[in-house]
Order: sequence, then structure tokens, then C-alpha cells
Amino acid sequence: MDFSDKTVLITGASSGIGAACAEAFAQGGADLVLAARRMDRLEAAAADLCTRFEIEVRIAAVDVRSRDVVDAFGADLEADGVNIDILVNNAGLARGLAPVHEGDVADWDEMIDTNVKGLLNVTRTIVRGMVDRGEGHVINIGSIAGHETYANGVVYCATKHAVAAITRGLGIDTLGTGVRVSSVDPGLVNTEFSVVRFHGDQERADGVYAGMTPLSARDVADAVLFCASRPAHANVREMVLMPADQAAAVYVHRDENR
Ligand code: NDP
Ligand code: 8X3
Repeated sequence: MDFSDKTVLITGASSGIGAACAEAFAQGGADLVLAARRMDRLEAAAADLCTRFEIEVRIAAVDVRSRDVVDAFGADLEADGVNIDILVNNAGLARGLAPVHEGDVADWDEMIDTNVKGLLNVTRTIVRGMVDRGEGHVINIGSIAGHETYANGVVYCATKHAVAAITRGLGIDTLGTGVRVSSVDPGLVNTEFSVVRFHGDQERADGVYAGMTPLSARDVADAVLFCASRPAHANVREMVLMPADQAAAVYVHRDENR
């Protein structure tokens, strides 16, 4: 796939799915804008990708929860004449697993502020330019949690249901403008996601993927590239991508010998 005439902005590019998307688009020759909070990770990724591919990589410390930071980031891009052709809204996280009546409100705030308001902050800033130019593609990383709700994960599931609503609604808002809107909605993917969810408890995180083969971050990146490479008249609205060992959020085949 040739993306050599494209500039791709990926949020949450410092690990997991975002980092895999960066590598996949770099292989396709795209220039990249990589955003996240951990600049050391982004610096290492940029150095690596610039060595291996003939592309330009710009990095930015962006906490998507801060509207001021996101707006300043968008203004910097505009001032430097960087037009974003493809936005991968990937930054997101889960925190905790608990019934609503025992929920940690700090966890709720972090999930809602990042997955919903953060995604909206970046979308608002970047899509304006796409509409003005009459072209662009927004690819949201949703989740199976945007299609189902599972016990103790209600707030995370609510945020991913919100992402599904935003994908559909943004598609309506931008209808006729030349901007396409897609979502890629994975089941279990082996990234830092579960370590983050369990506040650093690696053993508990490993248990999420025990005895089954989860998706890799690259599997998801390949799905993102598929969406981004459709011809201009075609759009993937929602793609649900599951491990073969997973039929639904809580239906997972596990083999203790694996
Ligand atoms: P990771 O924890 O590996 O990556 C999450 C990324 O999001 C990191 O780069 C992190 O960067 C970034 N991020 C988190 N909070 C913020 C913030 N406030 N501002 C900017 N960036 C932020 O997990 P995944 O790669 O798995 O997660 C990526 C997306 O995929 C999320 O939206 C997640 O909900 C979704 N997803 C994951 C699945 C899974 O099973 N892993 C399944 C379905 C969907 P930094 O900390 O440096 O800011
Ligand atoms: C992440 C997948 O099943 O943990 O969105 O919610 S799940």
C-alpha cells in the first residue's frame, strides 16, 4: 500500500496499537505526526522509523485530555503548514474492573476524559482543516466494548459505546465534505492495555491473555491500513476484529496447555 503522499497523525503512538500503526504507515511511505505523553518513547520511535524509512516524523507531547494543549498542537501544525490526511484516534485506556456501585471515580474520570473528551478534542481540532480542504479520513480505534457491555467494565464500555456514536455521528456531520470516518473495533489485543487497566499489576494483566492467542497490535494496524487504503468512493464504517479464540467480550476459548 502506498501512502507516500499522505501525512498521518496517530494519537497514543508511544505503545501498542498506536506504535504498530506508526510502523505500518511508515512502511507505506507516509509522513507521520506521532502524539502521546511519553516523549522518550516517541523520540525512540521517530529515530528508529527515520533510520529505516525515507519519511518525515514529527513528534508532539500531547495529553489529549487538555483542550488547551490539543488546540495549541493543532495551531502549531497549521502554522507549519502540516496538513493531516489521516487521523488515527487511538489514545485510550481502561482503568480498573469494578461494579458501578464500588467504582473508583478517579478511574472513571480518566477513562471518560481520555477516551471520549480527548478523542473529541483531537477530532475537533484536526477535522476542521480536513473539511476546509475537502478531504481526509478519521479512523477511530473503538472496541468490542463499544458493541457489548460486560460486568465490572461498565464505564470503559460506556466510553467505547460513545466512540461508536461519535464515529457514526461524525460520519453524518461530515457527509458530503470529502471526509471519511471509520472505526476499527478489536477484541483482546496484547499490548500494555491490561497492565494499565490493573495499575501496573503485570501478573493480573498476563492472566487476561492466558491460554489463548490474542490479536497483536500489528493485526489491528493492518486493519487500519485496510480502511485507509480503500478507494475514495468507499468507506469502512465499522470493522470488528476478533482473535479466533474470542467469540464475544467474555466468551474466550482458553487451553491451559498453551
Ligand atoms: P497501550 O496502553 O499499549 O497504548 C495506549 C496509548 O494511549 C499509549 O500510547 C498512551 O501513551 C496513550 N494515551 C493514554 N492516555 C493518553 C492521554 N491522556 N493523552 C495522550 N495519549 C494517551 O494500549 P493499546 O495499544 O491496546 O490501546 C490503544 C487503543 O486501543 C485504546 O483506545 C484502547 O481502548 C483500544 N483497544 C485496546 C484493546 C486491547 O485489548 N488492547 C482492544 C480494543 C480497543 P502515553 O501513556 O505515552 O500518553
Ligand atoms: C479492550 C478489549 O474486551 O478488554 O477494548 O474491553 S476489552
